[in-house]
Amino acid sequence: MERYWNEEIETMSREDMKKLQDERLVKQVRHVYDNVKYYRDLMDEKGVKPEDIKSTDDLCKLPFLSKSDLRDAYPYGLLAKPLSECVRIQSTSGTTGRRVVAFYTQNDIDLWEDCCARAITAAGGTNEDVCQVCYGYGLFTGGPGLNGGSHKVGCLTLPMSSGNTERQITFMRDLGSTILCCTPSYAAYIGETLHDMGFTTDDIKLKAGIFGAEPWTEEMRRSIEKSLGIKAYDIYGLTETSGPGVSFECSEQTGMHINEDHFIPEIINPDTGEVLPDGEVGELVFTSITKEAFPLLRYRTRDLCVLSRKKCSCGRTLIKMSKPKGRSDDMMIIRGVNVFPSQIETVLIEQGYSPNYLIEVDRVNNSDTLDVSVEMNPDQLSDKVKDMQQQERDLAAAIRLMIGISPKVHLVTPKSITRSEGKAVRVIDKRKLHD
Ligand code: DLL
Repeated sequence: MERYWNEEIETMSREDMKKLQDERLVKQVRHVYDNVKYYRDLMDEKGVKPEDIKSTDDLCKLPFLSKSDLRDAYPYGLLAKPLSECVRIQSTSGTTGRRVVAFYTQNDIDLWEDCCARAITAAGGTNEDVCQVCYGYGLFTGGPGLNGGSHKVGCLTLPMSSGNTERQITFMRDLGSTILCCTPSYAAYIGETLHDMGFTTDDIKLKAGIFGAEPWTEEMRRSIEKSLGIKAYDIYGLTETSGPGVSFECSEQTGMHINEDHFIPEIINPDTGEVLPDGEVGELVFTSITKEAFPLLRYRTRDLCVLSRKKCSCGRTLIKMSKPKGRSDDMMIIRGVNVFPSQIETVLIEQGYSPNYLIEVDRVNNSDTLDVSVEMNPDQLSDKVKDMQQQERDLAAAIRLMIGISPKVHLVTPKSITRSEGKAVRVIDKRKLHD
């Protein structure tokens, strides 16, 4: 039997949901206009006043916000509540210049954790469960979000954070964990380690996994389900809108239900900004209608996906989004970490290498790999193999320092990387994403 965390909301009629969204949107636009000068200026520039927004039908009149606005307004420019009412920040994994800092009031945290509780309940979680949370804790939203949701549901919560995989398995076995929360790539690694340690799925009690924060394929889902003996559920979210739990999968596993009482989704053409009908692929845009401290209106996620209002067998009436099919900007997500090609370029140039490079990302045995081929300048050539290997290691260490993960660096001879006559192709992402 399907369980809901908030049955009234999750199975609400479409008319009632629209009414709720209309009311909340009107209030939220007034709140933002009155308290966020940055957005007020954008609205004034567009000639839109709060009284022009009477319902969700008027959403398209509002200006968009994008990551560059967040950077311009960093750190406090989009804050809509006095600091005295804010109790927490969370931040993205991006490094200097790209970091997004989001603010929360206590109420924002409650609502966010509630969204995560819905996801855990949809995955079959109850207060009888032991929930092992191996998303990173700290600034990243994964650990704190699922931790809070797990508490709300009443699960016994294991705040493991990521890493130390053998210890993860020891706790999982000793305490009888039944739900696992982590990135899909880490889940795959945990599965592999379990078997390497000589155990099988008979040695653990896991029944479900709640995996997200990075794209993953249906093939990967099946392989994780098999290696851990579980049902694997997708979960989506982003720091800017709170964190995980913006949407979550139910037993049907055909897309993620969006918590529409908090986030109004739109799909737009990323080039023109035009709103697209349900069923078309485009960039996902969210308007948060309940957030107090950091309420972003029409925020462009850059995630490309499709919305569907097809009836779901789980009984939820919340709209569903497909797994994101990719991003419309250049951000790569490698092993769950957000990486921009420009960060790698910065290191190369700082270290005296040419700006001719190629980044190749792949997924081997369910784990992301990152190869960076870099052209040397003629004066960096050496005929000693040992010297070259040392240079490659040094450069890999410098890149790791910048982005937090280790690449394999290949120094190649001058002029060996193809020059481009149009837009340069700097990244080859070989990870195949299927529907
Ligand atoms: O990754 C929040 C999160 C934590 C989601 C734990 C799910 C579980 P950010 O670090 O700000 O926040 O990265 C947000 O990650 O715009 C997507 O591109 C990508 N992403 C998140 N969830 C999924 C998913 C967290 N289920 C960015 N599938 C988003 C594909 C995802 N991509």
